[in-house]
Amino acid sequence: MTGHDELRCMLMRGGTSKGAYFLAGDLPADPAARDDLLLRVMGSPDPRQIDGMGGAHPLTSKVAVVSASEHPEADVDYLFLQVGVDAPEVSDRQNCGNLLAGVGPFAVERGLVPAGEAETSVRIRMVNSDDLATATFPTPGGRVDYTGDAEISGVPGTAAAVVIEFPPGGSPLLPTGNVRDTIAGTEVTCVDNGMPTVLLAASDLKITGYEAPKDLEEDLALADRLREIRLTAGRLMGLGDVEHTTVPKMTLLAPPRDGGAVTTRTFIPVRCHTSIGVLGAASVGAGLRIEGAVGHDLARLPDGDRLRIEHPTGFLDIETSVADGAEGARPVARRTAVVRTARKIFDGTVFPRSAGTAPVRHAQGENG
Ligand code: NQM
Repeated sequence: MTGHDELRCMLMRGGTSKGAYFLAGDLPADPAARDDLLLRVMGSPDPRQIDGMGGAHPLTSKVAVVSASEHPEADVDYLFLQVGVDAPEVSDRQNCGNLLAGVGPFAVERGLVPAGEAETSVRIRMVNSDDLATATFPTPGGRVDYTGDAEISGVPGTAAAVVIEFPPGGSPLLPTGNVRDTIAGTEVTCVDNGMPTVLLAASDLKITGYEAPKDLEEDLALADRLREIRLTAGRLMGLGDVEHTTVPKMTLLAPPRDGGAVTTRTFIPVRCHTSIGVLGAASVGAGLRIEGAVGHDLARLPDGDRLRIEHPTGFLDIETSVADGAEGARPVARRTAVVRTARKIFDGTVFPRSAGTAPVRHAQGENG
């Protein structure tokens, strides 16, 4: 498409997030031009995103860019871009396991992957983290069927299950090399099972861990403390200066209240998540299983791989297993799997705000 003054776009709910899905070939190849265009598509920067498709929250200001993959074990490449709401920023420094749920169906809808007669498995390379995932979902008669009886917390009603399997990733599970670190007088565990995450005990921060996200967001002393810990944790985790990035996430842990393994409140990193990210939950799940980690003792860990992570609007069930590393080395993640749902909301043409109407700040990693 020339000029990019209008472009093909599918709006999808992926898990508990919502985002604009594009074929890579429909966007400018140059990352700076692409990011400028996406800010104009989403209506950023503006706290209400009134002039674009964004939903005025980080969880609804997301973009998936999908293309055929050259990776021998993947069908498609998925690049996730977090579009700032009130800041003119587009970041590829984090991955998103929620929009991931829509990538397989979108790939079939756009003809990148042929549909099976009953169900289809799409092998996805997540470009941001260079990890792989396989998503399996129903395609009766060769068409994606979004209807079904799977229910996930944070989404009203039911939809078809998208089962996502993650093979063990390449990054170390404990990026600082330690099971625990002490940062600004607070005990933390820095863990990465798909999403760099800092685990903290809510009680160490003088909160219960059961507060509503809005109340936590209004606690300015808590925000300052989390910011200080996060900046140091980011450096210790090898992420460099994380002032303008959305990773690491900060997850506050408390004992479970509703029959799950643990209760969570997650900062992503300034707004408090209304539920929890998929890969964030995978990191929490793996972290809790490590003896000596923050949260291990306050969690109720059942037998088997499945853990119920409680969050502000319900729970997320995640299957994780962790093994001891060879010869006393640090533990490694063995397997992670999750059930999500996704839905096509509209497919059509989006008309971005005209160019040159706002500045762009690029907060990009090596993929940008
Ligand atoms: O952790 C929010 C979300 C996410 C990311 C965030 C995600 C994940 O809920 O896999 O999905 O942590 O910024 O979509």
